[in-house]
Amino acid sequence: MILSATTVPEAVRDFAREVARDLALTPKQIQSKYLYDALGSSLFESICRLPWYRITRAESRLLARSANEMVAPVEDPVTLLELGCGSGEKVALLAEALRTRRRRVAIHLIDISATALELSERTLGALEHVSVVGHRATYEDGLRRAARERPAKGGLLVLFLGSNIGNFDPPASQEFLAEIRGTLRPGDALLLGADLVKPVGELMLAYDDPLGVTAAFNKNVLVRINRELAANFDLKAFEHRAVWNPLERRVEMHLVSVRPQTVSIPRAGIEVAFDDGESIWTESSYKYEPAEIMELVSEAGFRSHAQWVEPDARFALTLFVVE
Ligand code: AVI
Repeated sequence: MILSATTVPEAVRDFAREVARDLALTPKQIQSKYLYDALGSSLFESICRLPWYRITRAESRLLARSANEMVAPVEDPVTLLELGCGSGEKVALLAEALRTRRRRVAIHLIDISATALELSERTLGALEHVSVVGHRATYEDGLRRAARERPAKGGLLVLFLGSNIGNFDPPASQEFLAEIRGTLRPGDALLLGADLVKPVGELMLAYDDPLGVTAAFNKNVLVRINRELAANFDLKAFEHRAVWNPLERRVEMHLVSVRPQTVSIPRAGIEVAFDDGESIWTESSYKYEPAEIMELVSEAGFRSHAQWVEPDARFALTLFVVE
């Protein structure tokens, strides 16, 4: 079952308003959440399979190896809640670990992408001991709805995986972690996946891959603006660029104009002029040190319980509990 938070015209109105606002900033920006329409979500799924993008496989290895320990502190009946559900394969590993407890597991999936929700529901549909509710909503709205619908008894384990936290800037991640904490009760837990700082060469291959899949993922946001907001972006006139920002410890994705040009976006009511070489900043992907993850989340009112680090790809899963 997929419950939709907003009607389509309302979503397009928000998109138009935010595109107009963010393209008027210096530097020009488009929020990374808009990368995930149906094609964007499929391209992201493909990125996760690329040999150079190792986050998904590293995280799945950690989950497959230690799922039992990760669910151990949470009391039955367990509710799992995944923020940004991807394909559902990771939450399935934790649901499998709970099968031995012979209790039903409720799973809430929260994603703004209908494609991601459908894919996850299909993956989880194969498990007999789980019931699944998909919320097509922002993280914040979905969290609040799932918290209202959870049973009075038992623990809730929130999964925020895949280093999705890395797409928030530090103040926004603090705010969001505090928001998660605000919806939880003592005994609940948070499992956080975060990508670690690693050599720049590895990061560049992950975010500017030789097959050009990440470039297509990034440029697709212009395809989406052309379709949904009747714009006339010339895709050949923008290039994908990934940049490591060492001061902020983040990989930035940009779309760089290859010539001076003006683009019109009628449904956002704007015309936008680009200089040669001017960029639109479309995403930040922060990278962390293991101890920094503990600090970041502890500041939001959680207690760290355990951390698992994948040493090759340099990726960490950290479990926090609410006291
Ligand atoms: C979804 N998110 C954690 C990905 C990341 O690594 O920041 C999105 C992505 N962007 C480019 N490649 C993958």
